[in-house]
Formats: sequence, C-alpha cells, structure tokens
Amino acid sequence: MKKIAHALRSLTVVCLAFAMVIGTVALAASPALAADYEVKMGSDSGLLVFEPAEISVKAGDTVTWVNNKMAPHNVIFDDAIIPGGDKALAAKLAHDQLTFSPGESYSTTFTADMPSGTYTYFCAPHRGAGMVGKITVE
Ligand SMILES: [Cu+2]
Repeated sequence: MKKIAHALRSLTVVCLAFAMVIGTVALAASPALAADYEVKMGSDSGLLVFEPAEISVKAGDTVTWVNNKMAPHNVIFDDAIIPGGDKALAAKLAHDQLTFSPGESYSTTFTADMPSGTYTYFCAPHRGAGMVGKITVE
C-alpha cells in the first residue's frame, strides 16, 4: 500500500513538471499581446500639450488620443519627417477633424507594415504653442 502511494506521488510530480514545461513552451511561442496606449490632448492642468508627449510602441499596438482640456485639438502627422518618407502614410494616420468635447477620441493601430522609427505629430491649432508629440515604433 505504501509503495502504491509512493508511486502515485512520483507520478504526480512528473505530471506537474511536464505540465509546467508545456505551459512555458506555449507562453514563449504565443505572440506578445498588443498593448493600448492613451494620450491626453491637453494636460489635466490645462496646458497645451499631449500627455505623455513621447511614447514607444510595438507593431500591433494601438494609440488612442483622448480630448481632455483646452479644446479644440487634432492629430496631424508631420509628413516632412515621417519614417520612410511616406507622405501618404502621414495623411492616412492623421486625425484632422477637431475634437471639441472632453472624452472625444480617435485611435490608430501601428501595424507591422509601417516603417519603424519616430513619428512626429502635432495639434494643428496649437502647434505654435508646442503641442507636439512623438511615437516611436520599435
Ligand atoms: Cu490642441
């Protein structure tokens, strides 16, 4: 009886170890989950800035700009310094319609077919005030 209990315990340990190995392999093989980033348009204290002004993302990640304070705001990508020099991509990424109400938002997913590098964008009404942001796609 004691021998059987011992054998069962050994078998359990082996099974658990096997399950852990399989689980680790499965985790390593699955692609990284896409992340979501939020950028406020206008700081909580009412400054004409994007907050955070600079973020780094990976392909597949989504950035959502949310109107916060000091509207109107929009998001225009600077086609003069866009990675890959693709002016059409800058136009495609732009959210040129102005947001007026707090909570209005728009999102962009940075896909694997877009060149990596730093994308610079600005708010058209407040560019002169320094409302500029950067997104680095790794
Ligand atoms: Cu603005």
